[in-house]
Amino acid sequence: MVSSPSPFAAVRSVAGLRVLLVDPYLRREDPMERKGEEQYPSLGLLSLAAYARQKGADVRVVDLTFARGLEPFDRALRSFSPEVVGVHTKTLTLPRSLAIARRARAGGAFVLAGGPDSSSRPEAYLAGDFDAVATGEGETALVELLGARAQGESLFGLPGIAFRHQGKVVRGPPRPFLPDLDALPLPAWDLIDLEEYLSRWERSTGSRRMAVVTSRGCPFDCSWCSKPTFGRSFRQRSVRSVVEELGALRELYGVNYVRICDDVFGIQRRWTEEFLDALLDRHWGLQFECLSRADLLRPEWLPRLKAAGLRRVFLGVESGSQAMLDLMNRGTTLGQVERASAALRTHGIGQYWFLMLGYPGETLEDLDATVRLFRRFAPEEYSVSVAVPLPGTRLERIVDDGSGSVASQGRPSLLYEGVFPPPVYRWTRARMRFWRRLDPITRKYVPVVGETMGSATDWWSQEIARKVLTGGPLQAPAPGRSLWPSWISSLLSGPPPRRSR
Ligand code: B12
Ligand code: SF4
Repeated sequence: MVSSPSPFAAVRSVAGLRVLLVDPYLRREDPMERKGEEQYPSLGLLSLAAYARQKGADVRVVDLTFARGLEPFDRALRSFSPEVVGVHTKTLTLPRSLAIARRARAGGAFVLAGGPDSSSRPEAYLAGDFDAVATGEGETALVELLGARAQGESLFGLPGIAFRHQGKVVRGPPRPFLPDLDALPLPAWDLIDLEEYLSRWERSTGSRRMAVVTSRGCPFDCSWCSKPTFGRSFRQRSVRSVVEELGALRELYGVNYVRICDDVFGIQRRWTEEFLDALLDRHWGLQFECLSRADLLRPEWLPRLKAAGLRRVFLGVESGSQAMLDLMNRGTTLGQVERASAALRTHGIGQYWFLMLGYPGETLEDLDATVRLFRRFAPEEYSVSVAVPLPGTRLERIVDDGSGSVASQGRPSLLYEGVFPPPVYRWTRARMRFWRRLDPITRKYVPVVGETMGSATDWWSQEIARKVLTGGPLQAPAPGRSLWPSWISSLLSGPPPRRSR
């Protein structure tokens, strides 16, 4: 029995152990991503691979992102005969993860899950063919588990490991976070077909794009956010180590555009300034994009961010109603959103808004407020989602009616029905699409026309459309007849929105 496992003992014993790490995400089966080309490999899996390899394991990675099915995994299972198979999990990919575990176990491997979804509900994985789940940060958990396996020891007491014992789920104590992210090796890019990602990006945008993380975790507490791996902790890598990674990507793979995949970029003021200085000093001509919050985007930073290569900011605007932002525990104000958005526009930095509809408690007035905010700033890009109750989140507890939410049933779609009938959300999205298309014309040539049309469509929406859509006092049109002209109908039946974070 391993009561207090020594990482050192584990490290010595993993040499030569055959480990296959799998990303079960299949792009062609993701209803949200199929339309976009926003694809990056899992940095978590690449970090695990690099760490386990550094400790002596023989590591391979199967990345199914561009595959048509499970064949690449089956081939690796036959040719490599892994002793341990580790699967990266997201809610969306639960069914495929379970199928992979079935095949891996039939092939004689020990099967381990890790990542956001299995961290928040290990039972769902242990009920299938998974032997264990690593909850939370994975590098040391994986290597210690490999060590225990190699020595034939049991998993009792291993921090961050859950497994089934005599029909019950047994969990080790929580695993402390790595104190120093700089101690991790660079991601094992060589173990996947990175060129496949880069050349797709090059074809669609002209730049070779890759993702990096400069920090782990986020100290904020938005109520829909799933943070099962890093919780509310926050650790920042040093500027030196991030710049080393960017330099290696540039030299080895010709990467010239980077997506900073931190939960939130720019949390530490001094770090951000040092990072910008380092980028400006190097004159690499590297461009980048990041996700930030309106309360952190200091307008005075923007000229330097632009000069250092910032091209686009993903902004979690979420709602145009302060009451909704407060209910979501978002911690931002509409004033901050307005200031950040206006400043980004002034400095010519692209903005991609995330908007969320259908959060419990949202009224039709709140939806209108969101459309009005959208109309004022008309971001170049945006995505609208209906609130998704991910497992383990406060939102899931709010919407759970006892039968389990859509997300926790592991269906391939993450959409939750929302408060109003779906046509209300389709109508709201259609209004945004309409304003987005009209914006270049009204902003440039005839602002007064934009204002008048804005008021007219507000009236139409409030007085007629929403009464019909919510089954209010007005009568719905007879079958086969439409209440609105055909161009509005076509907007209403447009494709589902994308959401990628
Ligand atoms: C960057 C990012 C993306 C990028 C890249 C995704 C990718 N290929 O992984 C893009 C924009 C493409 C993206 C898309 C999507 N994303 Co995303 N994304 C993130 C983000 C912001 C950072 C992920 C990251 O790199 N973290 C840093 C690494 C080091 O951490 P990690 O991946 O968690 O890995 C560590 C541990 O989890 C663990 N671990 C992970 N796997 C394994 C496996 C084993 C065997 C073991 C032992 C351990 C282990 O060890 C790792 C190292 O410590 C996270 C938020 C977050 N903080 O995690 C959301 C997040 C992972 N995404 C999420 C979602 C929902 C999606 C989409 C499904 C959105 C959609 N289409 O609807 C898609 C799925 C696409 C895909 N390829 O998987 C959710 C997942 C929630 C859930 N429960 O499933 C998250 C948590 C955001 C959120 N808070 O809601 N995403
Ligand atoms: S939504 Fe973003 S800011 Fe809010 S808690 Fe999650 S990662 Fe942090």
